[in-house]
Amino acid sequence: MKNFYYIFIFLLCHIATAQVGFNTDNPSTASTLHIEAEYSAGVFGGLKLPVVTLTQRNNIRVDAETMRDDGLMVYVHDEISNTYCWQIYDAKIGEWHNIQCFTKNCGGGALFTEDFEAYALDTGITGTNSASGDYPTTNFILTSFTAGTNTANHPGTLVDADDYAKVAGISNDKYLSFRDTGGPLRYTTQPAIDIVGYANVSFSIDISSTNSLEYDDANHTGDFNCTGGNDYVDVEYSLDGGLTYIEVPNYNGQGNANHTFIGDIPPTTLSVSNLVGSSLIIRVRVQNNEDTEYISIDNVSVTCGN
Ligand SMILES: [Ca+2]
Ligand SMILES: [Ca+2]
Ligand SMILES: [Ca+2]
Ligand SMILES: [Ca+2]
Repeated sequence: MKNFYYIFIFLLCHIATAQVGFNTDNPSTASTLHIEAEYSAGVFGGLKLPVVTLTQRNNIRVDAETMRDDGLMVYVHDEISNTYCWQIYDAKIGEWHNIQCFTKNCGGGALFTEDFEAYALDTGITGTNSASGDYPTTNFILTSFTAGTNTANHPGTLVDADDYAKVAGISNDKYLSFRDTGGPLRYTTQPAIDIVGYANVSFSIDISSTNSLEYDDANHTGDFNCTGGNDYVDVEYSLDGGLTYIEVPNYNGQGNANHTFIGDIPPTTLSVSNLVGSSLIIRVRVQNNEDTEYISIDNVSVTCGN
């Protein structure tokens, strides 16, 4: 142990006064530290910089009084802010500068599309027996809720035999239709859509209703307890793998403080942009209360801009 200590001190002194070469016995005379990539015969490696989040980078204790830390470098991998940059510290002004930032290629712009054309008509939940219809699908989940509670029934049951949440329409013009759900019924995209590293991520959904729907805010005591025949749509999305959801408020003035849309919904394309996070899950919660009331969604789309 003592011998090892002396050797260590000797090396430390030696290194303190000489060039250092890794994988080379002949460091460049121009360099203090010279690293060759070949570390074993025919086997090569690179230089790995410290990888930090923005919060961790901001916690690096750079010396603000001197130029000691000028030129310090890190690689920032930050999924919260969508930042993927090789950075260098400028001690003169006390700031980090980007040397190079990276974004993923969007590959034509679409990260996810759902136009419901690929399903057989009636795919979904029909009537009081959740086993009826053609369900489940691999690309979405339907969930009904027991009236007045947020207790989920997957894939869900409905109140009457003629109620549904299913793929309807005609060939080449299909959509997901909700009829007389009698309580909240939710469409959820699956699996979570990877949006890490893409710039300008947005999603959009076509939403509309037919016949006469109504809404009275006096009958709302919660999203899962909105009674009196109230008809509404809530659009929500998660950017953290489903841990938390953000509800789109009062879209274009067509909703209110509690719902994205209320009552009649003329054909509307809802869109939300500037999405940053680890992944995206979209949910649409629908409620209507008469056999004559239909709400439909179509063309669920997630795009990016680079
Ligand atoms: Ca369609
Ligand atoms: Ca109604
Ligand atoms: Ca709501
Ligand atoms: Ca009915």
